[in-house]
Amino acid sequence: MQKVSSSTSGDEQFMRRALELAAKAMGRTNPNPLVGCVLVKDNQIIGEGFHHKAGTPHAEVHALLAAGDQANGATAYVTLEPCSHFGRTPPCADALIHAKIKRVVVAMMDPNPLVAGQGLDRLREAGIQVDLGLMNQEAQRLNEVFIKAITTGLPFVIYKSAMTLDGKIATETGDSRWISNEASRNFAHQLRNCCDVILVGSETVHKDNPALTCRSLNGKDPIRLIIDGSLRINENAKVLTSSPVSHCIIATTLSASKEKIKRLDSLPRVDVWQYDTERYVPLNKLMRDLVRNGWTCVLLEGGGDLAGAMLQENLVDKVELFIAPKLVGGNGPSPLTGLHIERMAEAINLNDLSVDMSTGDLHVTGYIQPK
Ligand code: AOF
Ligand code: ZN
Repeated sequence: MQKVSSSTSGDEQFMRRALELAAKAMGRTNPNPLVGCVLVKDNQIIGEGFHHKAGTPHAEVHALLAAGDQANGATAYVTLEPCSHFGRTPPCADALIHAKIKRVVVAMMDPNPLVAGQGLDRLREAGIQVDLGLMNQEAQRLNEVFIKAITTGLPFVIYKSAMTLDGKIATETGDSRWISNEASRNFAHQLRNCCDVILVGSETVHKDNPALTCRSLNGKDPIRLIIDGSLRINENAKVLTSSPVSHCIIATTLSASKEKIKRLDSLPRVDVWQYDTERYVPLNKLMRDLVRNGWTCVLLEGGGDLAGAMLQENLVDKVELFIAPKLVGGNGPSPLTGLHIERMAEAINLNDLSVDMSTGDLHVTGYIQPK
């Protein structure tokens, strides 16, 4: 196995490897976290593993299996506190104790109330040295989706949009193909691949008739969620008739026609969720229903009314904006028509900005600063 030179930053190297392993399952473990584990003895990796999918063995189990008897006396580097509960799998803390691990280095505590420090306690009680907090920020960032969902019951929502440098999502005549370049659009498909749900409003379905599938290599199609308060969706819309494996959910209200609900509900892989409100779908409630179904990461793709309403209701966590170096002027639409902030002092602010220009478009990523 891999030999790593001894140095004071040895711990960090192994934890970095554990984080790297965890990230391999990006978008595949929800509603579970991304977890990586590296077992080290005499400065040499003797086993490693990561959590692949909810319901399957945890990272520690894979690593212990790879190490076999060599685990006796080894140090474990785990990106998340080993679990202490019987869920779909038995507690990893017990597995580490049983394998006679000597020291456990943990990047972050498990925010799952079923664990929340109890895994660490159990290890310490068994006489194992536990060091908590190495690369904590990286681990928290990696598991931003899990942390949001398990602590709030709401999904992690990423708002993605593309616009021109003068803030337009189409020209005056409504032409919008294409704003961002091909590399940016490929990245957007990668985002779809990592999310559970892709969310749009009925206006977007009406105007663009998108398929909302993931067209990246080995990609998975997210659940397609359409917010359509009056159920005006065209029954020939591509989201209903094209046949990816994923479901299409239409969230509607009491304003919807009963007959149309019945017809749509009877289509293969189409479900209508009717809320007992008039005209407007209760967004917070809908988001909570997604988490109840195990869908914890949502990609919000528009249109402007829905995206604005989601922002206004504090339901958006992260923004991925692609800004093309193009100017079109005039009265073309802007991306957030549904957001109405009257005073600049009350604007929604973004934190932790990063900007990438490698594709030729400006790709801005930021986190919504909580109010
Ligand atoms: C770990 N290592 O690799 C993962 C952990 O339903 P279960 O049994 O898979 O339990 C899921 C919970 O276990 C999850 O919410 C989180 O608290 C923890 N996930 N823990 O020690 C892992 N995936
Ligand atoms: Zn576990």
